[in-house]
Amino acid sequence: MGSRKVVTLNEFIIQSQKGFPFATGELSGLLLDICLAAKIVNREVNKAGLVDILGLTGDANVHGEDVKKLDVFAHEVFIDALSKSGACGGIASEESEGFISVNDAGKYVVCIDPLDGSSNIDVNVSIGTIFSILRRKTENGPCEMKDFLQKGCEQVAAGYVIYGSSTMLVYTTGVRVNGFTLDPSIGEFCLSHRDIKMPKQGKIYSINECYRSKFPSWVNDFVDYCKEDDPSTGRPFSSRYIGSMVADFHRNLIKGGVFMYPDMTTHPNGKLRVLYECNPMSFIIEIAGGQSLNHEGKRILDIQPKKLHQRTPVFMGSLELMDTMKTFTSQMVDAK
Ligand code: AHM
Ligand code: MG
Repeated sequence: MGSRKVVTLNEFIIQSQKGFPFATGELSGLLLDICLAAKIVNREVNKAGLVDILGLTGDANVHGEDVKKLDVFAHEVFIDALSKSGACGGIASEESEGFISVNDAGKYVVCIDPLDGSSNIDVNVSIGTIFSILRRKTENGPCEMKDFLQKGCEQVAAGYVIYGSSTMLVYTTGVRVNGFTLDPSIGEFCLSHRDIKMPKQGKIYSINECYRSKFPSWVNDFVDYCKEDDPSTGRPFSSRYIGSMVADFHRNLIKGGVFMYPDMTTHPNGKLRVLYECNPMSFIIEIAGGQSLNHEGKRILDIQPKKLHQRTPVFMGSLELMDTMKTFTSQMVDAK
């Protein structure tokens, strides 16, 4: 067998930086800090099932240490790593009401959902971390709100970590999407999915159908279309919904499909957050060749956020499947 060179995430980031002669290395450093924090969170996620043996969350464990809820733990790990990163000026986390200013000289700000998929944390189902990196608008001094309230199309990098049967980190700096799988034996993320392209057609639809009575009727019509028998178009499609956005998104990115979290009569803005969930995933899916729109057919990446925790309905998926979906609503046609 010929020897195969394993490319670690660290090597890949440093190598990619060489393609930009004026790069200062700050963004690379920031990505590496996120990668380190992800490994620490991964270690704890893997031990989550032992909580009952070692102590319930909120209790002291056998060592007399407080056992933190995993999402709080993940938040603290990322804040700690990003605070120490000279490149990061401030952080907006889904776990914290306001933003946190950490380094007056930092060039970038990070929006992060430290542990997404809260309903799956305690039941050994895949969960994830989602991050978005923006160049800050203000120069020096503490960060201001305008540093964070930027359109998704301004992102300089975005990615996610999926803590699943394997742990993977997928990220883009706007040119290609690459995926790295954690090899636990050496503790390194290794390049496993180079230049990910989303299939143009997809045969998977992901939506929480229990909200059917609250969805707009066109959404239900499209879901019914996905279920119809029509061998010429490969229907019925498969319904897959884990309830962890990272896991649902990752599967659809690789296999092709559409993920929907629509507006509902009870929640006109849906559930998912623009800055922490929708923007980074939309950046990735567009670079991989897919589409991501809101309920009015506007690109998610063109939404001007007005507040940190703003939500938006979201529809993201394979190029041609999204085109088919758009034919079910006049709202999405020709929207700009
Ligand atoms: P969270 O931030 O509380 O974890 O909520 C986000 C999650 C997403 O990962 C997932 O797509 C969605 O909530 C599932 O919500 P629902 O249970 O309403 O379908
Ligand atoms: Mg979340």
